[in-house]
Amino acid sequence: MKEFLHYIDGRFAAPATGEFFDNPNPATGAIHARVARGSSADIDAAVAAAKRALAGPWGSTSTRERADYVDAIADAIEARMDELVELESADTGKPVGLARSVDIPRAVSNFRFFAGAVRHSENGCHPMEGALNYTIRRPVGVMGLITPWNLPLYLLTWKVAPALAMGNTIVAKPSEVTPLSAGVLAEIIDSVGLPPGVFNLVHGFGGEVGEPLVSHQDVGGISFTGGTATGARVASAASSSFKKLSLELGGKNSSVVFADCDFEKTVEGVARAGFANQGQVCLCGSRILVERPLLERFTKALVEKVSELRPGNPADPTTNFGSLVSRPHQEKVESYVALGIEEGGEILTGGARPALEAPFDEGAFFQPTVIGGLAHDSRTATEEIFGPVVTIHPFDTEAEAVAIANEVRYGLAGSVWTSDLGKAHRVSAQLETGMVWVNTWLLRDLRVPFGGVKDSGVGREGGKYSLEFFSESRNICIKL
Ligand code: TXE
Repeated sequence: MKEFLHYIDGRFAAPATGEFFDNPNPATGAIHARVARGSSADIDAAVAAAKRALAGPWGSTSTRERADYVDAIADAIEARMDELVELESADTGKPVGLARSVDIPRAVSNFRFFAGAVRHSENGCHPMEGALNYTIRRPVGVMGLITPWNLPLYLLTWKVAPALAMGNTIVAKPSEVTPLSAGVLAEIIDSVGLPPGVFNLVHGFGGEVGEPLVSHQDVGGISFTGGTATGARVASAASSSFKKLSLELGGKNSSVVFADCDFEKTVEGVARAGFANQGQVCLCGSRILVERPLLERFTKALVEKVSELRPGNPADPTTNFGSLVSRPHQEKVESYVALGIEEGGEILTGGARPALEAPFDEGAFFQPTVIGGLAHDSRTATEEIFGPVVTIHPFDTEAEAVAIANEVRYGLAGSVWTSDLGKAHRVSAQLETGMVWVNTWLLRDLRVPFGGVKDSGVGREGGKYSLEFFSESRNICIKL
């Protein structure tokens, strides 16, 4: 059984406590790895190594040299694609087809994109009477990157790439639920010869290593993706030392379907938005709002489309629906379905654990579930479930649709489905979210601002937004 160690100061290291924790494959419950259980001592060693690296040759590398390293990491990930696809699927329960089409290719794209972004980034220059102002961008310093379990390598590399491109050094803390692909990323970074201490990886639990990382005096900034409740704890722990902070948190996103939409494409798009990655994406459209005249026809078609998703062996390339990330998460999702019934909802499809043959009978599987008849402001319809459960609700007017979509505490994303261009612009302009898709979902250009408002977080990632977050600007004014 493979042991996943920390990666500190250019070496793979056992945890200071000597303790490890078991890592199960969520689809079978079988333990397939042991992982270093980090502590604050490991965080201290990692931050010290990162600080030393900043003061060493890395601190004076050119943009070109850094971009070349970032490109080399992309090449090395590509070279280990098959291994990473299987590992990510085994660690998360997602189908290998999804890991191969989305997660790992996106990890490569993240590095390629930011290598290009930093090569072509420009700094400001402001000539004035008798003087010249020019702006330079310096690295923030040691950056703490804390990431969740739903898209482990995709979201970790989304932070590592720009942080390296802008010359920072890193202490990364992946989710203890899905740590394996981060371990391979450390091997890849080690193989491309990044100077020791530039990238460090400390495994472990939020309270035991996440917290010491966030509160560490020598850490200049934190980029966090995860739940809203945890994000609040991270924000308060980081506040005393005025760290730069980026928080990508939870969501409870609406798909707003108007009667004039392209029916077939909308059924397809809304089903994908609701159930991609078993509904474990912060951008998932889990609240489906349908203009009343279309409700009955749309609901019937959606239920039929969702019924095509069959929970099965994630390692089988033909599987289109995997297991959830863990048994505890399966129980959380199950509890929300029970709440939905309590609140007066009707299960239109799914609603229970599927009956699967061994060894998957012990897996964290849950049927894709559609609940109708719920009040749009019920707990089930307004709290983040983060699993394969959507609720469907009618509306009568555009204004009512916007009001229902905006009533939740989150503000991450939304989608609007209509053939009326004016309506698309009007509704998109009124949704209180960081992102809106019209007649599509999760179509991504890495240059655009990515992030949310309200309880979905603070700050934006992507393109120049990431380059700015992972650097400090300095204006220099020269008397002519
Ligand atoms: O996130 P957590 P989890 C939501 C979703 C999910 C909930 C919890 O609702 O059910 O968050 O998921 C580390 N100080 N999203 O458990 O707990 C932790 O070890 C510092 C939405 O994954 O927030 C992990 O590495 N760090 C999200 C990371 O924080 C701490 C995607 C995220 O853990 C910490 C995933 C602490 N006190 C879940 N406590 C999205 N927006 O995409 C934990 N951590």
